[in-house]
Amino acid sequence: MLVFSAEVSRALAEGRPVVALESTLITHGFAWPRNLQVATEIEQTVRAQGATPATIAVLAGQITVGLSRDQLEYLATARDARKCSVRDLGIAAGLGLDGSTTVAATMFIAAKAGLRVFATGGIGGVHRGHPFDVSADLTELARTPVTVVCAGAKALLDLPLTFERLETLGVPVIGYQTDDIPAFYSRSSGLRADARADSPADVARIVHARRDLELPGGELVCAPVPQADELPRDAAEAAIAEAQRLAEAQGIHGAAATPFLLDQIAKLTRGASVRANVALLLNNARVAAEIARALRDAGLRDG
Ligand code: PSU
Ligand code: MN
Repeated sequence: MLVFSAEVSRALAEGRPVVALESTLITHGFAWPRNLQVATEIEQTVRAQGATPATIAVLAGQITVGLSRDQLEYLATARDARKCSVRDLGIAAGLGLDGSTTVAATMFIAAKAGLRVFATGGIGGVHRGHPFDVSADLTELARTPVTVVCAGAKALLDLPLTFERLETLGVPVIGYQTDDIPAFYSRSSGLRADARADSPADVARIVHARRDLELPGGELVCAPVPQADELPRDAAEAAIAEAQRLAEAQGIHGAAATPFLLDQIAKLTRGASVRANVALLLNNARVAAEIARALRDAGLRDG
């Protein structure tokens, strides 16, 4: 059912730390050729921290864990790759389609593949002005035991409602070296995280306690964008509001909304949003690799 790259199979067989990576940022988050460059840099960052990257995607219906350079490039240039959330996985696999995986779909596959840590940019959540449009990322976090490292939820979302929903779903939100939940482009949303973890070992302790209790679902580890690349909160909010106004005016919604909005925000901030996005992705990849190592080390001590 799942196809593993040789590199990922070997790492799993040898009990080495592996970090799952999503692929929607390749097909819908960045434009060619930036998308391939960013995906490659994320993988290199994971490797530099002594872990193995496992980018997950659907290639001609095959759910693939760990992509080769050629496969990454294929996906980065594919014109009709479907953005697959959980509901789409069976459709893409059954009909032999190409697809990228969202946070929800990547978590589902990661858990099936035996991967415990996953790095992304921002999770989906509750949309501003459309509180019934709720990403399946939230329900997957509630049921699948994978630790997701992000910079908060996508800045375009309603952050207070998104984190209220996560509370209802029993998903702990851990600030990584911060007391606050980050706001993607900016270091703080003004919302408090449920706990602060200052080291990968702190995160590993929380994850182990949760697995011991057999609590369902995963953990959200939120690492703020590095200071040097942060967009000030006011500037980010102004660009988001203006982009949202343009989307409403042009009647753009649904799956097309995020790519449109990200593009507008990039124009309005003259590329600063893209720089912040890349910086936070690389930072999350590094933190996820460190957590994967800490979980492996703790596992070795237990066993
Ligand atoms: N964050 C971004 N851009 C994105 C996404 C997140 O800055 O494109 C993707 C992630 O893959 C996330 C998905 O899982 O959007 C959520 O989409 P939806 O709201 O359709 O569930
Ligand atoms: Mn959505």
